[in-house]
Amino acid sequence: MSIEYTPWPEDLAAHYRAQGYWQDKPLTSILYEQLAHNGQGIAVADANRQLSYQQLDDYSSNLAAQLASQGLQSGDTALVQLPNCVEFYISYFALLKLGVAPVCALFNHQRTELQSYCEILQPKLLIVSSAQALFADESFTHELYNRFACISHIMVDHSKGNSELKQAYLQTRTFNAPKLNPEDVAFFQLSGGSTGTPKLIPRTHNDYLYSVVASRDICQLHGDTRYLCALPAPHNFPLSSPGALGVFAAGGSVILASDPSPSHCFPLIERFAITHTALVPPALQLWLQHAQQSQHDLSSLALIQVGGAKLSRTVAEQVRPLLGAQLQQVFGMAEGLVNYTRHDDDDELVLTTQGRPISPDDEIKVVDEHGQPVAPGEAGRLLTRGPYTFRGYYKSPQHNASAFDADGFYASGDLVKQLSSGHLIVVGRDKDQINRGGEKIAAEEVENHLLGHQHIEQVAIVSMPDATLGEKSCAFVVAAEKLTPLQLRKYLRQLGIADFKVPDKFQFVANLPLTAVGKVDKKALRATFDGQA
Ligand code: AMP
Ligand code: DBH
Repeated sequence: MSIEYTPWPEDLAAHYRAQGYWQDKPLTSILYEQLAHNGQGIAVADANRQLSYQQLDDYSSNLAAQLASQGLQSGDTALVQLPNCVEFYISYFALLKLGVAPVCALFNHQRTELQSYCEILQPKLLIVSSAQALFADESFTHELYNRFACISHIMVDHSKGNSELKQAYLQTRTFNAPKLNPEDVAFFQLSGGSTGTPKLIPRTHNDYLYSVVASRDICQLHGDTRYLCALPAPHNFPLSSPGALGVFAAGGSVILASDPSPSHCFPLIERFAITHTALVPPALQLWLQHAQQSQHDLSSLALIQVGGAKLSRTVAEQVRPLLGAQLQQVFGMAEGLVNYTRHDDDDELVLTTQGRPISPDDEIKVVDEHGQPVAPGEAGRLLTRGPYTFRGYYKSPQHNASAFDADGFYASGDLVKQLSSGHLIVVGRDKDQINRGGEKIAAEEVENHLLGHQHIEQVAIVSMPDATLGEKSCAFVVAAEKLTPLQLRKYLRQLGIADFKVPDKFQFVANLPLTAVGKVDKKALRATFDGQA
């Protein structure tokens, strides 16, 4: 049975095939294609362990065979939550091989996020880690089994010592691989979101493989690429732009860091002679601050990709002098479209734009509030469709009705300008989201949690400028009783939401400003921070 998703119209699908974007191969071909000539090459390593391509293939097949014997089969779904560790890729490929589509939660997601994903996806299997406090004992696992009848198995990994997961992948088994349909959903990507409930993005083998292989080529990865994965492994950027999958497709090596701090990453750069990495702007700023007094040899670095949030020109200008590497700006989204500055772009483009699309068939419209194209070079709303941009969120017909235009273009919620070269400059946003240094917060989601508090009458969450993170979040609260920020932080933590979503600031007000049509005037609220940061 296949997992449902909104397909591309037939004429476009035929065009994407004719152009060679869709190769009708499964995403697992990335791994298989290395085995013949590069089986002994190092696919992935962390500070303590390394796996060759052959091992990554064997281990993922062992795990897939074990899961098959437990009744998992093509068309099922799974929820994975692991830190940056080799088991993440073993699990990811095992599930893909079986035709089981996982959603890979971020490691800092908490109870509420995981429950929402279970609610939407109804997974049969969870693969999680006891390094996450939620799974340090069995109480949350029991709660999940009780609440979700769909769950037949929860596999808990331990970062140290043995675990059921390690036993499963280390034990040699014969795996009878099912035939995968490349048109099927391979896995679900997470949306940064702008609505009350999290949204899942179905990604098919064909569309994702194209984005990975084309990204590998644009970024000129090769067999000697050593890529440091310091952002959360499941995120679209370090997974596919070109990310770990792009590195595997090139036969290079992925080295995992548990976080992007210089103290953690610089020794790894020296030890593994790292050539490529991907950072969000706040992490880059830390690297720049620490590079000069660092004792570590960073001279192997050839390319530093920066994306996830807007990079300022002043910071961009410091990359080559202080880190000795080429900068590449990356503007992407888990929904599809990814833009890169190119190796042969002049400095001005690299320093001031967020790149141009991967594909000649990425279609871009920049429109005004009535959906009419703006004059070339003017700012407007970004709409896009193409060979790897999705056509609908999973089981969200209502939201999909407004997230796409009549021609199937996805409205990303970004305000951009497009240069005649095709390069995009991100100038703002018209979605109800805060971009906290690359971590996206859907305002409505957190507002809904706060509205559940018995003493809160109204709430609006907006971004406020921040020198380090670009943006932080501020909740304007109308309360019936006196409340303190501490009480509300505690309240949200007890509900179990990811820490980065807890507002950085609470401002108690008598009422919220309204627009002419009676909606909360978030623009006016944001304007209270003008001139700050
Ligand atoms: P997500 O929905 O979590 O995949 O986040 C995608 C969003 O991140 C985009 O729609 C942009 O708003 C933002 N974004 C990603 N890369 C950049 C960038 N280089 N500059 C500015 N914004 C970015
Ligand atoms: O922020 C993002 O979601 C993002 C950034 C860079 C992304 O999805 C990507 C590259 O693929």
